[in-house]
Amino acid sequence: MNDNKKTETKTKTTKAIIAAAAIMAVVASAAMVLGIQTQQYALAQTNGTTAASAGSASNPVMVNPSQTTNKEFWINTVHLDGATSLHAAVANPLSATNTPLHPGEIPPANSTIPTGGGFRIVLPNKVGAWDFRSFTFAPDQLVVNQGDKVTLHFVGVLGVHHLITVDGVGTFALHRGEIHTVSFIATNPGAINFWCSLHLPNMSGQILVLPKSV
Ligand SMILES: [Cu+2]
Repeated sequence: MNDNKKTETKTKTTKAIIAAAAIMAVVASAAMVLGIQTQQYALAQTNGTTAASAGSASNPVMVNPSQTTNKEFWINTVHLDGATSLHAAVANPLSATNTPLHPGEIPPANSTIPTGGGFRIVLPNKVGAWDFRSFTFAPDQLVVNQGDKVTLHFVGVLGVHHLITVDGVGTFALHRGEIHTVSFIATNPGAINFWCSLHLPNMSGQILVLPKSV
């Protein structure tokens, strides 16, 4: 191959690489758009913007921040418990399938959990069982549009009682088996925090208010 041919081949190869890079860039930006649309579709999964108007991943429904609706959420009080025993499980000799798989587990010796009541470690009791508990709200992250009428139903599922504040709205006690409802207009864009003052810092959540488009 002479030098001219080499240069031509090199140029062709370079052009092919540039073309491939351009195609990849287009595919990448299309994927980004699709990703954003999917995210917006996810954001639209609140009451009032779904049902009949719901789209699919390939044909998502877009959020229209200028369109205000009623948004209603059910927020459960939850605690997650990691319970285990110091002692390894014991096989039941009467069962061929009951082979103990769970070994004994030592609780963390120097665990430093935040104060505030949201976490609790119960050291091993007389049968060697111990428990680590973490309080939370489910769900704890909500998205609404500016101007929406927001209704929050707090449902007392786990925990004897809670003392819940929705910033700018009010504070109330919630016992197990009760449902307490608050409603307000999300007038300003930004974040509205809510928390339980008996189970901090982890029993807290946030309502993100998206700004109206101009
Ligand atoms: Cu609480």
